[in-house]
Amino acid sequence: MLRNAVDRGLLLKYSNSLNELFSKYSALSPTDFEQRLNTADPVERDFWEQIRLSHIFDRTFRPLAGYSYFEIVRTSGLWDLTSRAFPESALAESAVCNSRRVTDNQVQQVWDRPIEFHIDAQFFYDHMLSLNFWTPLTPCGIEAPGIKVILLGVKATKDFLEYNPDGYVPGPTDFARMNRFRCFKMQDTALQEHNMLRHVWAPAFSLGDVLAFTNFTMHATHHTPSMTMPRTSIEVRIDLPSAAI
Ligand SMILES: O=C(O)CCC(=O)C(=O)O
Ligand SMILES: [Fe+2]
Repeated sequence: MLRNAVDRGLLLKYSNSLNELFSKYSALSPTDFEQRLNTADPVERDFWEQIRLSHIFDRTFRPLAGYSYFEIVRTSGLWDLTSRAFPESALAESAVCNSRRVTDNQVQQVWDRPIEFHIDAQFFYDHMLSLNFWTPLTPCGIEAPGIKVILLGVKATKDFLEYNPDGYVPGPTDFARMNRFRCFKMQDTALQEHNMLRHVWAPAFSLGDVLAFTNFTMHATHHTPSMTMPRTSIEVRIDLPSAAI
């Protein structure tokens, strides 16, 4: 956890830019939205599927807002800190760098719901280490949904999930790289059975706090029925292609 790492004025700037974009997209009528989702172009369809969930990627945000999510890590010194912490690797801006806003209430267009335990490597990439500098734009973890992580190292997590780079036979609901891990072991009952819940950490975030975790860290939205506020956050991922995993 990197407390008070990012300038609050910068975070406010992202909030304003994103709110503007979210209002633009949520102003589309459900029929217009459906029409866009029904396009034959897979890239276009993916774009709208992501927008529907409030995921605006840096490649979309940057040209529209005129600045990038990566300023979060560059202006705060977190990029340089990462560079010093991993001298064995060059650093690269990940293509998977996106916004998200979460509510457990009545979900409308351009909102996401809480997500259960997963690792990002099961969706994006497992061939290199990537750090997620998870940056909420509102205080969260108490009245607004936060994030919870399982405090376990990369190797221990890969062992627990029985990582197999060649992949197991894919199950009916597997997509992306899910079949390289025993993803079912991240279900609540399995985590409990394996005595993993004692490692769960769900911190409260003040504005400016950032949580760094890897693409092999098990994490989920932290939400409880008493959380009445929504939360917007930005996932700034730095890839470390030569770091050991
Ligand atoms: O924001 C959330 O609740 C989940 C975030 C997440 O899964 C991620 O940043 O990779
Ligand atoms: Fe994730």
